[in-house]
Amino acid sequence: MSKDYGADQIQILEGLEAVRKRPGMYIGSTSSRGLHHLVYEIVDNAVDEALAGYCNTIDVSINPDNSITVIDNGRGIPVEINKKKGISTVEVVFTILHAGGKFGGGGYKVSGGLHGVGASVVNALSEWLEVTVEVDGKMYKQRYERGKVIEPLRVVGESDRTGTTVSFLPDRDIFEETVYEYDILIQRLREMAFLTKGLKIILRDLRTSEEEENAEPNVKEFHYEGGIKEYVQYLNKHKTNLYPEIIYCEGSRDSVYVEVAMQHNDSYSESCYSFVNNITTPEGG
Ligand code: 28F
Repeated sequence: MSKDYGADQIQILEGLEAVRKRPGMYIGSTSSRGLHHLVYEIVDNAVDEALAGYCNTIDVSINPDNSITVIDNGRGIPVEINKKKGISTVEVVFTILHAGGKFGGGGYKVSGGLHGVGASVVNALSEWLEVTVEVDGKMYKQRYERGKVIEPLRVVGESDRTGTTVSFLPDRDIFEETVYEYDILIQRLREMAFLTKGLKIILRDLRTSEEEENAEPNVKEFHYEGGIKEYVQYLNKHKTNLYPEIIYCEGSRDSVYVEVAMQHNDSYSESCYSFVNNITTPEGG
């Protein structure tokens, strides 16, 4: 279907083309690390909805074709037409490269409520991506291929829940490796749950190898009301602690909120993990 591209559409195509030309600039690398980073970008947007107080459960599935589905029970990305752009807010989130900070490798990512910042990057690097928004009793859906809009957001049915679902298949033209590793996702999603106390994150691996035809799918649930206190408990599980309690303090100054949890054990090596807005700061920055 030929359509005359306005300046905005050209800007959109150039933006996502830039991501496909230099993916490493946006997700750090196109190796296994970059492949798994796609999941974290989408889950981060659902976590932002949880941090905003509107979502308490996030479902992540590795599908049999190695596509990923992430479901949250938040408010749903707004479906209204964005006056300035003339397209739905959903389409803005998935097709316009947001200025909200660099991604991955050595850059920084501004999170904490900046919904959808990484969504357009994931879209550009996926053979296909489908977003479903359930809100006001309706189910809306839009599909993209390698970042290009296939059709406008449209109502596809009714729904009695609210939330956002994103499914995507990483582009094998971009990623050397397109097979997801369950254990890598377990590690990071468990950490995200520790860092977002009260949020339930469920991870399912729906790929079954031939021999285990009707085996139960692998599923893991992460839900920690105790947040980073429970994280320290988990990290010290197989250690000998020097005292029973976990030292915990929290506080804020000049609207900067800080939480600390620690417990000494009898090993010689120290494990100190620091995060800012849920993002690991390896140098403790
Ligand atoms: C499976 C991945 O991406 N969840 C999201 C929301 C909710 C809102 C939102 C997202 C663009 C710039 C506003 C709804 N109602 N899950 C997700 N849930 N984005 S992404 O807004 C993004 C708009 O700012 C939302 C009211 N405010 C925000």
